[in-house]
Amino acid sequence: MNLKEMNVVVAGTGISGIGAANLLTACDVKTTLYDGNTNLDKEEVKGRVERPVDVVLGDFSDELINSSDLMVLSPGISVNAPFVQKFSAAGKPVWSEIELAYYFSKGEIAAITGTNGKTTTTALTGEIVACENPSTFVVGNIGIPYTNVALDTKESSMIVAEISSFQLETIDAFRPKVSAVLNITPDHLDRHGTVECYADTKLKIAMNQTEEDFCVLNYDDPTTRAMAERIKATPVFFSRLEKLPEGAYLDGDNFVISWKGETKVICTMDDINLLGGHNHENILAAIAISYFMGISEEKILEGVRKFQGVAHRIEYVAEVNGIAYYNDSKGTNPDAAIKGIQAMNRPTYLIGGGYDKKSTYDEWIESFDGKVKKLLLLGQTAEKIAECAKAHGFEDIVMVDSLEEAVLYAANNGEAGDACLLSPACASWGMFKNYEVRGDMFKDFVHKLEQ
Ligand code: UMA
Repeated sequence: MNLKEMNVVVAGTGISGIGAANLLTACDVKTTLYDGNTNLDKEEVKGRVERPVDVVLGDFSDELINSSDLMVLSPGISVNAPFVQKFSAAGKPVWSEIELAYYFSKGEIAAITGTNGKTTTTALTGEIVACENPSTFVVGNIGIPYTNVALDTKESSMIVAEISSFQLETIDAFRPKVSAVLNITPDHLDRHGTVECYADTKLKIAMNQTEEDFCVLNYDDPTTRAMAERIKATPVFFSRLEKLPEGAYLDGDNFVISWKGETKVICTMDDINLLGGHNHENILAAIAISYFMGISEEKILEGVRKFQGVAHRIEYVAEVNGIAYYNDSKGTNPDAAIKGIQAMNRPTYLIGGGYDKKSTYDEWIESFDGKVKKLLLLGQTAEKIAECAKAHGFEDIVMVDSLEEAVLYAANNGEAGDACLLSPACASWGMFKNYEVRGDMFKDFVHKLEQ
C-alpha cells in the first residue's frame, strides 16, 4: 500500500487525530481531518495541525467516503460507529493510528497491553530501555501518540508503547519484537461486548509476531496464561506467586529471570520504589520485556532503581490537617480501583463513580475490607454503585455533585489519621476530558485546602 498516492481521512480530532494529521501532511499525503462534533471550531482545529489540512465536521458524507481511500481511526471512536461501518462496507481499509505510525517508523518495538498496570509497566520499561539506548521513545495510550514521534525514529531506535484494546481493533501489520499482555479483567464492555471479545482484541498485539519475537504473559492470570497456546511468538511468562522453570519471577525478595538454563537475580526489594503486589508484577513484566529487547542486566537494574512511579496511580498528594490525600484517578475500572484500596493503610474517604462502562462493582465493594469510612459518589454511575454497595451491606454513602464537594466533605468530616482516596473505578468521560484532568483537578482542590 503506497500512502503517498492515497487520500486519507483521519477520524477524530483529539491528540491522536492531530498527531496522525501532522504525520500524514508532513509526508505530503492528501489528508482530511474529520470529527463528528459540530460544536468544534473548524479554524481552531485547522490551527492545531502544522500544515494545511481540510477539516470536515458533522456528518460523514457519502462524498467523503467516495473521495477517501483509507481511514485512520482515533481510539475513542468505535469500529462499530455507523460511519466507520459504512466506510468498511465500501471495501476501504480502516487503520488504527498505531498502524499508521508503524507504517512510517523504524526501530524495534516493545508493545504493552493488559487491563491494569500497563502505564506503570510502560513507563518503567521506557526508563530501563532509555538507560541503554539514547534513541528511546515512550508512546501510545500513555498519552503521547505514536504518530508524534514516528518520523524521529531510526533503525537503532527502541519504541516502548502502551497499547489499548481500542488501538488494537484496527491494526494490520503492526509487529512488535516484544509484546506483553499483563492481565485481563472485565473492562470497556460497553465497547467490546463480552470479556472474551475484549481479551481477543488484546491478543491482537501478538497477531503478526513470529517465533523470533517474544510475548510476555502473566502466569498468575489464567486468561493470559492460556494465551501462550494461541500465539506464534515465543511465550515468556512472569509470575509473582510461583518460581517458574523459565521466565521472570519473585524468589523471596529477589526479582529473577531464568532462561535457557541460566538464572540471574536482576534486582531485590531494596532496589524498587513501588509499593504493592500489583507493582511487583509490573516490575517482573518490565524486566522480562527489557531483557528480551536485549537490554543488559546492569541497565535493567539502573532503570528499576531510578523509576519513581507514575502520576495519577496511587499518587501521594499532600497531608492536610492529618488527612493524607491520594490521587488514583487512573483507577478507571473496578479491578484497578481494588489495587488502590489495597494500598491504603488508614481509614479512608473513598471518592468513586463516573462514566458508565457497564462494569459491575461487587468485587470492588467487597474489597473495602473495613477500610472505607465513607464512599463519596459522583457521576453517571453513582446510583448504580450505591445500590450495589447497599446490596453488600455497605451503607456509609454520600452522594456529591462534584469532585470539589467530595474533597471538601472529606476535609470537613475526616480526622487526623484518615486518608482520602480518589479511585473512582470508572472512566472520567462525561464529567472530565480524561483521567489526567480529573486527577489534576483533585490535586488542585487538595492544594487549595493547604492555603
Ligand atoms: N469522535 C468522533 N466520533 C465518535 C467519537 C469521537 O468524531 O463517534 C471524536 C471526538 O469528537 C473527539 C475525538 O474523536 O474530538 C476524540 O478522540 P479520542 O477519544 O480517541 O481521544 P484522543 O485525544 O485522540 O486520545 C486517544 C486515547 N483516548 C481513548 O482511547 C478514549 C488516549 O487514551 C490516548 O492517550 C491517546 O489517544 C494517545 O494514544 C486515554 C484513555 O482513556 C488515556 N484510554 C483508555 C484507557 O486507558 O482505559 C483506552
